[in-house]
Amino acid sequence: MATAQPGVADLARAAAQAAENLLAPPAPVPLGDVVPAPVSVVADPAADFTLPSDAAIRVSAEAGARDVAEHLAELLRPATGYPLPVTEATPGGPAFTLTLAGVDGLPAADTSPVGLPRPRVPLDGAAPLDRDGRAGAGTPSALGDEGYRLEISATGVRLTADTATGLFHGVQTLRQLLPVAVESPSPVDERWVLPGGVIVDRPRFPYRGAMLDVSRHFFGVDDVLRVIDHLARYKLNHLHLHLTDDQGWRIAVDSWPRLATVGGATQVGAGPGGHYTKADFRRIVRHAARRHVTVVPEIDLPGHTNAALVAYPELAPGKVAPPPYTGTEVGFSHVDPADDRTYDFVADVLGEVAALTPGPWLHIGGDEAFKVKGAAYTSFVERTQRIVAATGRAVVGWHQIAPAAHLDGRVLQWWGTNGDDPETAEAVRRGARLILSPANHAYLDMKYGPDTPIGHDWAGLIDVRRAYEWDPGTHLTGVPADAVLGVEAPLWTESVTSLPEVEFMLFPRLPAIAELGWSPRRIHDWAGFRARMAGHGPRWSTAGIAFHRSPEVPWPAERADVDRLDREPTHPFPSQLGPDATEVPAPTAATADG
Ligand code: TNX
Repeated sequence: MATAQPGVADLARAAAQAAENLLAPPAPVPLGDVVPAPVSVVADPAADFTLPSDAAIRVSAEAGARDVAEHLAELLRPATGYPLPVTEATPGGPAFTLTLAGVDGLPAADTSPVGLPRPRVPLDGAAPLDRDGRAGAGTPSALGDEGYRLEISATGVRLTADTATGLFHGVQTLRQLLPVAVESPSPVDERWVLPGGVIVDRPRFPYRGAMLDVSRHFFGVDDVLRVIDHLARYKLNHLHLHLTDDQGWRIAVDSWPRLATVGGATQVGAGPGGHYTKADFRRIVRHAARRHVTVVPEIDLPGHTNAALVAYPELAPGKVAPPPYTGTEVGFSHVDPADDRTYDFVADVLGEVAALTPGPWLHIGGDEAFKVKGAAYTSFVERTQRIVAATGRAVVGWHQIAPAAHLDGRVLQWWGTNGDDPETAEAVRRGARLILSPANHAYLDMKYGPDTPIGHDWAGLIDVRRAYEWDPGTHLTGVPADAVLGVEAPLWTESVTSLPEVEFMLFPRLPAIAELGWSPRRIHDWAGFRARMAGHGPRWSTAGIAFHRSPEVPWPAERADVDRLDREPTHPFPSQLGPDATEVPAPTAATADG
């Protein structure tokens, strides 16, 4: 009996099927591999979702939600090459909901599960969470101002929150759960698999920040925007800009125009410096706001003011202009605290800066004013605090301002190294709150190790573990956890001259500080952190972000071609990094082409 012979088309189909079976789908990123570590992760490996090319983003109609959906689309379109249209869900559905699914996936205004049972996923039990991420009894939604709930099932992704900010943070988690190639600036042939399950998450502290010193070396607007993007990835929500110091005044002030034009004309090493026009600064603020990052501008007073004195000698105690300063000493300059004209200057500058800044904070510095002592210093700070209050902003100052009188909303930024300071504890007892930036853990201008080619070591060497191993909630003697507003990682730039050098000092320590600010203390775990961090190296490489290949992190082996690129001196490495330039990876081929 003759057997039926398969046709050519059947053979081709069978061959294609066999080939597909051989190409096992890539294992998705494990659901818990997120930095900062989420509060609650319940994986469901049977519910992995593969993003189809016809996927759409549907979002509820509240203010800000659509913008988050557009942001997600902008993150995913370059690498996937998918159109990812954004549409608004029909009114009446749940508030602050964003879904990502194929056209046949989630129905419009769906209030039902995404193929998953929809338990109130335990934030370890019930809601809401306390400061330590522990749950207690309470309201049905424990998500708060910044939390989110991310559900991934075989049919799609659903992200819910109580605010647009919560949705935004959820998008950052989603991004980390996609394959590394999502960081590529150009389309990649990839299966865009997401791990199934549910994450429920919210921060431990409301203030999580980084500081960039744009005075010692000036960084242009585009560099700052990129740093803001880096913050947003790790759910940091404040960018403190150190706008003025001895070496340069970096913000235009209409009523005192020479501050920027004369005071901004140089920097450490006598380079040309620069300053932000008001339009530049507004651009920074807008870019930050879209990423749910608040800008905290700092005008450092009464010390660290040589650049202002060069521009306006009337502010100097002897009324004589000093020469511009391009070295790296501190503590030698100050405005004249005994002259009323100084306070006109302070009020004009802080008034204009406040008008440019929608956020609630104005930072007045106050550090290392070694020549303004005792009562002269305290009354200068108190008068300046009142000027800040008149702008409707809350004052932030380095912890040296502690002895000054309390004022509603006052925040001190701790940068000491000993964890024990009675004056700071006393200011907290009088009502001040604290941002923790202990120099021996959180100062990103410290060297990682003795061979780090740039940076300082006056507060010690800060490797990744040292950046990670401390607790903001208990760090300062006599300061209870509920007085701690949060954490900030300052990057001073005496020795940091370019964006790759900035990134080299930020990564991987910035994510360590971010995790201290976001994740509950009970899940703090160095071994887990370094393992989760490892997967970010390839992401940074793919995105063209420089980082320190710390031996403390078990980075996955690089592909041979990428490795070769890293070693070839074809990339314009910052000269200060010298022969150790492999420390700062070159962009991958994809980035170089893009
Ligand atoms: C101390 S920290 C400073 C800065 C320096 C920094 C260098 C602080 C408030 N003042 O002026 O840039 O050390 O690490």
